[in-house]
Amino acid sequence: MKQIITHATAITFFATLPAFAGHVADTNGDEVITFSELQAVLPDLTEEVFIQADTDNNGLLSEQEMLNAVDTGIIPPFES
Ligand SMILES: [Ca+2]
Ligand SMILES: [Ca+2]
Repeated sequence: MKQIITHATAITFFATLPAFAGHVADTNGDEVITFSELQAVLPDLTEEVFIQADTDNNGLLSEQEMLNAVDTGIIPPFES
């Protein structure tokens, strides 16, 4: 299901939960994060780090993969 950024979403974001990082990076709202989407919010991101985070090797990060990556420190927590 597509998620459109709403005021409610923005308010949730201001709780600044690391868990929300995936939504921030997912600029086109398709619920997966591409390398370029993540690089837009993490300019220092390398492809190597992205590959490490992409545990099922499908070239995309799901929200769960993002959470795991932030949780394990592969990807630093970030705010918009
Ligand atoms: Ca996306
Ligand atoms: Ca993946």
